[in-house]
Amino acid sequence: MSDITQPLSEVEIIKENSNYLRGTIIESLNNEITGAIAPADTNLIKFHGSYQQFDRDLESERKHQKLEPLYSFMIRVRLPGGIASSKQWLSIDKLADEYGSGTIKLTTRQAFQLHGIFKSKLKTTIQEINLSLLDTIAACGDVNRNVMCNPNPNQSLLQAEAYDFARKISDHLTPQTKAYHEIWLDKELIAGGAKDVEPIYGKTYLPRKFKIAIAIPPHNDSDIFANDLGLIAVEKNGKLDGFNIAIGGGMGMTFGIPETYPRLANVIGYCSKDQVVDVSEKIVLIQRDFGNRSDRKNARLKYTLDRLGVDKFIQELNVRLGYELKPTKPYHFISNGDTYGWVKGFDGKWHLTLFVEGGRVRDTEQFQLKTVLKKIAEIHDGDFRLTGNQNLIIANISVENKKSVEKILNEYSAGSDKKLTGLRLNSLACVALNTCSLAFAEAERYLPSLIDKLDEIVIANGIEQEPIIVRMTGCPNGCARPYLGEIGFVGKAPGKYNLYLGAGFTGDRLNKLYKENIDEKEIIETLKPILEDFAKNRNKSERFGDFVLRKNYVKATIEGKDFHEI
Ligand code: SRM
Ligand code: SF4
Repeated sequence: MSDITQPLSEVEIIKENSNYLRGTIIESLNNEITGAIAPADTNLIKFHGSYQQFDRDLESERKHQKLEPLYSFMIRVRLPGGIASSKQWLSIDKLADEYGSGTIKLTTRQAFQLHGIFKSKLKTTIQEINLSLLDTIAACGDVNRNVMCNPNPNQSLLQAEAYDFARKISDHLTPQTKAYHEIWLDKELIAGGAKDVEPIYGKTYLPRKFKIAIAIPPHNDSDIFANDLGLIAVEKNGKLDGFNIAIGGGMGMTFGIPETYPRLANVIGYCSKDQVVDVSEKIVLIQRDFGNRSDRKNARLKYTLDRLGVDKFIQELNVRLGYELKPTKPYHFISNGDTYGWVKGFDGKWHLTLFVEGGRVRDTEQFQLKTVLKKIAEIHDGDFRLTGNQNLIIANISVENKKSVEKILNEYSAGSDKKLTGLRLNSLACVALNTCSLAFAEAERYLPSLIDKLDEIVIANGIEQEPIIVRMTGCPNGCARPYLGEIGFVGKAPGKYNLYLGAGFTGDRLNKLYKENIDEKEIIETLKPILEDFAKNRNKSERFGDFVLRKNYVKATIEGKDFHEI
């Protein structure tokens, strides 16, 4: 059990006293004196899918004018497996314009985020999201989050079946409190003094966030090893048979605290598809009961697992299941990125994967992506699929509709990824500034211009087609999974980054610190000779991440606990 000799963290007390996540959110929303909500409610509102933020670009100007920060809210829409209908796309598009910042963020976990929603519009926005048959429950908070799944209907016949399981697991692990419906949807569901029950979570929920992803080999595009629970689909005779189970992945760490580290999940065995919801629940329950509730920096499943040991964890799991996991079945991954462009599906329908830089859907002078997607949604008879790499698949386009979609794309000169380098097409950047309060440095707003400069190097060396995984975050929390970048940048201070090298191309090996706290000039000076060396001296088909290990630029990271060893 979690260490009861240590005092509970403040967030544990807030959860305990919140009456199943109600707190004083209603009073906070009704308080017109401030654009913020009460401090305790800022913790609780996460479980409802929203974060209080403020415009960091305006911070000093507002302070100077003796004004409170310009508070607004981010809303994360839960979208298991990343699939939304055209109607739902249109509704998110409209909400972004009416109440948000006019942009849609496609996240690294296949969800939508809307930014910049003022408190007065928060409830209306959440209501409208629910009207479009989406919701925001448990998109954030100490619960199971959006369950990821390979979204590509063309990559495997198993996709539809695997997606069904993403939904089933997501439904099974959704909090049962009626607080969400009362606060946001004005529903009085607790009649006659009946009490809430949380059969899985209990009233203090989990010690920390919990993340689940499904991958369908050979594609690891949901980066399952970065999840608390990764499920690797296994097929038999063309049908889904079951899942290999991987536990204890996570990216977050804190600078200066070596006891925090990114860690990749361990594959511990196999279960049939009929068992997978049960297995997922029992793993969540072990984390609920054994996770650290005093130190939130040490509370994710990865630390619980390293504290208990993998064998003890499996023992506990088998006891709770009442049966044993079977031995792991063979699996093989070839990539963790997306494949772009048009492809005809198994059933004759068409799918188009578009690169969305930084996952930000917006109109710029050169490129009206938001308008294009809106126009496509107006006629599209298939669906939209968010990938775990912040990209978008316009999926299941009927043969009759393909020409109309192409016409819209051509009209706005979108859809052609030909000029983009392998570096850019494999880049991910977290939100960072100006909305993320934890950012030390830019990421989404900066990476495109850094890649412009790195592009000059790869083009000059004839490796512009080479897919190299580049990931940047504004702080070490790891939201764009930077420790799985063959080149990873992690913000340390404005304009300064730690540079990590050497992750595996399939998301199966963490990278290692190469240079600390460097600015753009030093980044270019550092990477130029390494990329040149790679262009000249790589072995046939050798990946950049493997090359830097072979040439001893960095040592391989074998497991999370070694991450900080240089
Ligand atoms: Fe994240 C916190 C954005 C995926 C690890 N993450 C945040 C917050 C909410 C900042 C905060 O707590 O105030 C960021 C909001 C920024 C903003 O303005 O929108 C934020 N995280 C994101 C997104 C939007 C990044 C993106 O550009 O796509 C991703 C939303 C995913 C989703 O739809 O649910 C996002 N975050 C991730 C991932 C990647 C993943 O899950 O595959 C990770 C690393 C994996 C992991 O969890 O270990 C990640 N986010 C964190 C952490 C560190 C957790 C830890 O264990 O240490 C934090 C900070 C925290 O929890 O204390 C964090
Ligand atoms: Fe914010 Fe850090 Fe996550 Fe980037 S990695 S979104 S800066 S918490």
